[in-house]
Amino acid sequence: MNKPRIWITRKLSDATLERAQKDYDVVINLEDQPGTKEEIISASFEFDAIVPCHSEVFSSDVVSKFGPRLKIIANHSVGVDHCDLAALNEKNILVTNTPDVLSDATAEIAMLLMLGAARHAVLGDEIVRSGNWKNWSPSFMVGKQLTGARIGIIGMGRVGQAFAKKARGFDMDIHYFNRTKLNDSVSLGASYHDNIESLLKVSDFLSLHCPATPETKLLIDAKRLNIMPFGAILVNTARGSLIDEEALIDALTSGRISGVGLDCYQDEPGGNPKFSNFKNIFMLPHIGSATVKTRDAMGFRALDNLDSYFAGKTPEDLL
Ligand code: 8YV
Repeated sequence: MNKPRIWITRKLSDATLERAQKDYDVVINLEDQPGTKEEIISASFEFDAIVPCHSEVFSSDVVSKFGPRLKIIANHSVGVDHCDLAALNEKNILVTNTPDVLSDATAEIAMLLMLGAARHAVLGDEIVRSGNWKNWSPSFMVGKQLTGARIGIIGMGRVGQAFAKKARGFDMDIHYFNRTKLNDSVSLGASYHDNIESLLKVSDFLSLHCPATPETKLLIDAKRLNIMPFGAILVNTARGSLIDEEALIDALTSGRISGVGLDCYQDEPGGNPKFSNFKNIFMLPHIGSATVKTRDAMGFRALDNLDSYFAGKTPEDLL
């Protein structure tokens, strides 16, 4: 029997590509550029499955032009906001993601961003690196301490919980908003808020861990930023669409927000050029899950989903 034909849209980890090539008839985009609309449409005629990243967009206009061959999209990502699930469902194309395996790596990046924003990492690095560190003073670059501070978490799913665990290690006072209250055995003493406004009022630090959906678009807007404690720190490792970036710039200018850590932006790749004017924004280029261990685990999880599908079983991470 012929092996199923798979398109891997980006340069995934070596271990992932090796395994995929052993088990499938694989075409890999080793140029590693995001798949264009035209490439995605033509792949639907030539391949049984696609393994994309969040960089390939399966919008309804693209999916409506799909050919009959494509059966499954096994995403190499937990987020699926790049996939129009309703349009894909209408075409009977299955969609899977890679939950669990990236929670710790993403939570680690959130901790890095939170610490970096709280302790002036950008400015400090620049002063030393540029040779402009001429003086030291006890009132120099004084930041905010995590220990004992209140951290608000929006979205207490797998990544939110992994982040809470790490924040607990820093002795932070943990508060969260989630659509449903977690069991006490899972929330481990974190205080539940049944609405976002109540959470924001106590968030000296705030970290976003919810998916990008129509409901969460611009979740953090001017009104909500203004009810946070003065001088709060905001961290986003989820999706750029959650934050109104103009409102964030206003909040930084007024001092309402005193530091920001971002791994994602409204426009990616690239980010928001206006953010570069603020030394109190610590920025990374969407690398939350970028560790060797996690990239291998994500690739393997995507392939596990394909293996199940082609063995006639229901993939574990079927959406
Ligand atoms: C990855 C992510 O950068 O999983 C997600 O939703 O945003 C990140 O882990 C990316 O999607 C990898 O393909």
